[in-house]
Amino acid sequence: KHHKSAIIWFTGLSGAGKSTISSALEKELFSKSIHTYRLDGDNIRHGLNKDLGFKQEDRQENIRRIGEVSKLLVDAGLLTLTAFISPYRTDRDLVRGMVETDEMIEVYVKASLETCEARDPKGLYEKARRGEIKDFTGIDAPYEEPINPEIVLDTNNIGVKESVAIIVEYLQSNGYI
Ligand code: GGZ
Repeated sequence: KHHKSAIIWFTGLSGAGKSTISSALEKELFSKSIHTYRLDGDNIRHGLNKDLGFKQEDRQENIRRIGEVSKLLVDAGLLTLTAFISPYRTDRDLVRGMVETDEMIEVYVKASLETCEARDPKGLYEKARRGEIKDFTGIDAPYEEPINPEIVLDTNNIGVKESVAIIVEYLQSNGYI
């Protein structure tokens, strides 16, 4: 089915819901016969970017490479979903600059640190609090909120289904799908 290609760039704290929502969105788009590709820690940080850690310059290089790969996928005609914390505004803006204006849809998956820390599905916040993980986003490394994201999902108050519906509605009303 014909659609306009773009990067749907999820950003937010660990545990905010980026992976869950992007997976659910991918499923929903697949059911509409829309061709997507999703980049996340499993296929990027364990492969292409396995030489990178979590210092600021490593995160910067992580996001830069993800941006370049996303650009290729957009050129290939895919709706590309990326799920990375991407905590630095300048790094996200660098990606924005790699593609056409309407080819970057920034989705801020917004949950309070308290919420993310309470969820703590992998126990990483607890480890970070104990000092066993250094440079953990939200604890001893910064998260810079997007200033003008195309979409904000307040996942303290809305669930996965509603989040997906908001993105699908955005894609439809802006002529992507
Ligand atoms: C943040 C970390 C860290 C540190 C390991 N800080 O919840 P998760 O586990 O599954 O997702 C997090 C993931 C973040 O990688 P990204 O590539 O998205 O980060 S960035 O965009 O900032 O480059 C978390 C895990 O890796 N993790 N150490 N110190 N998250």
